[in-house]
Amino acid sequence: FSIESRLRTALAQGDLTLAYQPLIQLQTGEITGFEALARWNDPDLGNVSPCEFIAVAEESGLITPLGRWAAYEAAQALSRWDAKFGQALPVGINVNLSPIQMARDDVASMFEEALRYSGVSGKRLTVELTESAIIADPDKARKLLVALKDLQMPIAMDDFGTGYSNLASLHSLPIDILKIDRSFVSTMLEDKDKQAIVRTILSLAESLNLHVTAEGIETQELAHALQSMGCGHGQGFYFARPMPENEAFDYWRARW
Ligand code: G
Ligand code: G
Ligand code: MN
Ligand code: NA
Repeated sequence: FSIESRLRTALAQGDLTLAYQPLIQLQTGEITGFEALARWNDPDLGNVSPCEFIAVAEESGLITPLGRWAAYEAAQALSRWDAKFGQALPVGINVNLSPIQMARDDVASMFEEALRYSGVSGKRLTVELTESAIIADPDKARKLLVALKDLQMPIAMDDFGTGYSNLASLHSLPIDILKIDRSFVSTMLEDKDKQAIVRTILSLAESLNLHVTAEGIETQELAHALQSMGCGHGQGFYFARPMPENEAFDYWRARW
């Protein structure tokens, strides 16, 4: 069987899961949310890398049901956490949106339905999209982002710095958060050029009133350096790896 047909079966049978990686406010150490990352453990193939199966999903059209599943699953996780805690948790979840799905589907309706189904506020579901999604079709991107803002959903630019950002579009589109790509962050202490790029992104974000999350923080030294440079939020193995839904809830509850 091809990976594609296995993925189709896995989706239909509910064999995909979301893992949740904490997003940390660097100044206080507070957990402000989690990024949801798709995981697939196949009985024969073992753990298939998301880079691989997301690419297969994009090529095969399975990205439509996969993206819908991820949106519903993340919204439902929030609702399950709220039920366990007895009230709404002061955290949100970030979901990744494929540029291929964005070009094809009515993604705003998909999120609206997921939010309605789960009864959670759009304020708690952040969409992460990459610069390539905007370059491909700027008019369509604008309409989608405006529709997501109508749902009160925050919007994050993922992998920021690696694409071809039009700085004017950063200013004119309703973007709330820049996620600095880990290729700049992880070696920033040894590589002055990368550190200069990180500083530039931080200063750009400050001027445009955007929040910033630094990705790929693997050491305490890096967390401290970013905090002292004025970076608001961070994510990375130093804080925690992506973890299953119940573990993520326990992780949050032990620290809030
Ligand atoms: O979890 P990991 O860092 O290995 O993820 C690898 C890549 O797969 C990342 O670029 C991430 O954005 C992408 N990815 C993970 N989960 C999802 C998902 O649910 N939807 C989409 N579109 N991409 C995802
Ligand atoms: O492209 P995106 O930003 O969605 O990718 C998220 C990916 O980054 C996930 O696969 C996640 O496992 C990975 N990741 C998260 N934190 C770290 C880190 O500190 N170091 C490394 N190498 N990868 C990380
Ligand atoms: Mn992401
Ligand atoms: Na990234």
